[in-house]
Amino acid sequence: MINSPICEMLGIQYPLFQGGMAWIADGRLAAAVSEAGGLGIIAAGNSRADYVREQIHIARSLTDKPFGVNIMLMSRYADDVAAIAAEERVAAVTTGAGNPAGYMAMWREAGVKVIPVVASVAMAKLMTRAGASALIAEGGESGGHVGELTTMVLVPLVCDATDLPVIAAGGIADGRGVAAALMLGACGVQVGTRFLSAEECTIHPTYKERILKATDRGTTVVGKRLDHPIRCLRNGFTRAYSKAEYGGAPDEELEKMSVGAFRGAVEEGNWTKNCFMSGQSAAMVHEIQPAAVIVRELMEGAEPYLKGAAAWVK
Ligand code: TUI
Repeated sequence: MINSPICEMLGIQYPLFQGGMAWIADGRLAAAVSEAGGLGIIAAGNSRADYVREQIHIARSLTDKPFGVNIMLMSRYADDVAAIAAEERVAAVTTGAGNPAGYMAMWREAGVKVIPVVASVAMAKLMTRAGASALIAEGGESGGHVGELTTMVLVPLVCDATDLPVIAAGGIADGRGVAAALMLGACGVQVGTRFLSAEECTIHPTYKERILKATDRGTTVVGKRLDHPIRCLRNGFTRAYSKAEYGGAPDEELEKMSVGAFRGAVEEGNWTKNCFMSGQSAAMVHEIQPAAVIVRELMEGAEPYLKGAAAWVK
């Protein structure tokens, strides 16, 4: 069984985090992943703090195992959600899309492990100095808000830049990806897109269907011009948005186009109008399965690759 220092730090069986997918990762999905031995994560996204508290209570009613909360730092509710994570003493907080340094003392005093997502070496160094417990190095293969560097390059660079445990994210959807992440120096993985096909994931059926249908070039990045690059499934929305983005449309028009498009994908599943955030690994997602089966396939699936790697050494 694969085990690493992050398991002991968090009291989990497998070094596998479920990504904190905005509007998607709720208390039920997080509890299912935690029950299966990974670290389930409730995404605060742009939600109000009372929603997050409710999801924490739902997760607690479904599992005694540790779980985390992801705080999207661009949210106008980030301050309130940060306070609730401390008050509720969740096992860990992960953060995305910004610098969480201002909250870190509060979380640490509450005994909450602080695990920021970093997309650059500079951010990894900054977060190490600020007192993070571990780092998630997220490559641009990921879905949603992405950085420029690939997982293959970012993970070893972050491992060289910090003494903290590093969790690899971006493009990992099966045992081969888990094995590769460990080879790059990570001591665990974070997986988002693969969990979109979990039975416990309550996104619109069209969203799941489109993830299952996605092929290698099925995702694209929009929003670079406004400095909010988002990876999502290539569809009518991304074609219209890209045309506006590269055709010189004013900023306000771009902002208007994306209002409600992310939440709409999850709740209404309008394939032509909504924006379906997804990682490149959607092409590797083939069936709807219970979260526990996904966790087991990822972790047990890595073992033959890790054991077999020695055969290449003569
Ligand atoms: O946060 C993510 N992925 C996300 S957040 C999200 S919600 C959203 N919805 C609509 C529009 C925009 C966002 C969807 N997907 N991943 C973690 C991540 N963090 N990737 C990159 C970063 C990051 C970027 C800059 C982390 C730190 C950072 O530093 C900024 C600074 O202040 O130096």
